[in-house]
Amino acid sequence: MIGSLADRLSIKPEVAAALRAGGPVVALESTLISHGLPYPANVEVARASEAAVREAGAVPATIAIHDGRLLVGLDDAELEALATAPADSVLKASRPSLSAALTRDGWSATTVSATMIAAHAAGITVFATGGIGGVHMGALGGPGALEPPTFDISSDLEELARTPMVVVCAGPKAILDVPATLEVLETRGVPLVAVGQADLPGFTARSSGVPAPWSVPDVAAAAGLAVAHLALGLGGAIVICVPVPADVALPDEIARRVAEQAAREADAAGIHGPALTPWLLARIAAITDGASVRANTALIVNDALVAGQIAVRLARG
Ligand code: PSU
Ligand code: MN
Repeated sequence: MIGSLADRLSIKPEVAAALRAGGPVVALESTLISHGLPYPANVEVARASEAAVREAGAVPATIAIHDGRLLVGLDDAELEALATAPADSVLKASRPSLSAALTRDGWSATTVSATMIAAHAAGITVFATGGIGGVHMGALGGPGALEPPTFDISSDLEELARTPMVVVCAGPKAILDVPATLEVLETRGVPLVAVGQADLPGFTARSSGVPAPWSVPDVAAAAGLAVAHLALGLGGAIVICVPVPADVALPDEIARRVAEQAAREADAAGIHGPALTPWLLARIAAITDGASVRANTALIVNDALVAGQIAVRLARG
């Protein structure tokens, strides 16, 4: 029997109990585990993110798909199974591939869009990821860009526009055309807020080199804005961008140069579609000799901590 989204949810008892009690819960995505980071960094970051959410006083719910069920909350054996499954056996599930993911056996990992869909269906309002997807370099053509334009724009952006949620990240991924990504979010009515600085955080770099549309001094102010955004009932998400911890950040210029190099190489190698982002992240890890992986893992855990702090403030009302 094909059921609705609600029929497909398997919510872990600890998560269900927290939601029933109106307690703080943070959704965590799983594509960064299966496709974003190498083993064992991927499972270590998954565990450390859950621990960071708990440290803040909230309950973590890592979301993934297994044998036709949308799992909201994974136990440690499930995290390990997802992290060690051969990468090509795990489907990267976004909104457009969600029905396919739910009608096949085995593991699918959820991207930002699919995680938001599942979290929203479960009643979770706060979500942490590493870097949101967006407009890929060369997606829209223009001077110096790839010809012809690829139109590769992440379904993350559409989801952010339609699903009410607080999304904590370290900015759009550095592999993207960040100014174009900001323009799409602006058009689609999604507020992007930098915490503690005027510049938009640049994923593995402290700054993307672009001013943030809005900024707040600290996490408490970010939580206040998030409460207001959700209360207005505008319908879409608010994106809270927290810079990567300074001790592991890639220098801004290097992050940008390496991203451009990797994007050119991907184009030359004919890499397109959902495979592109994982390919770019792996290529940048190689070019930077692992420095990007250290930054990526630290920023993911930091985002989880901040999301936990925001969830606690939201739950207090
Ligand atoms: N953040 C990371 N690593 C990742 C991602 C986010 O630090 O791998 C994932 C998210 O799941 C996001 C996806 O939704 O990358 C974007 O993929 P695409 O560009 O194909 O939409
Ligand atoms: Mn894409």
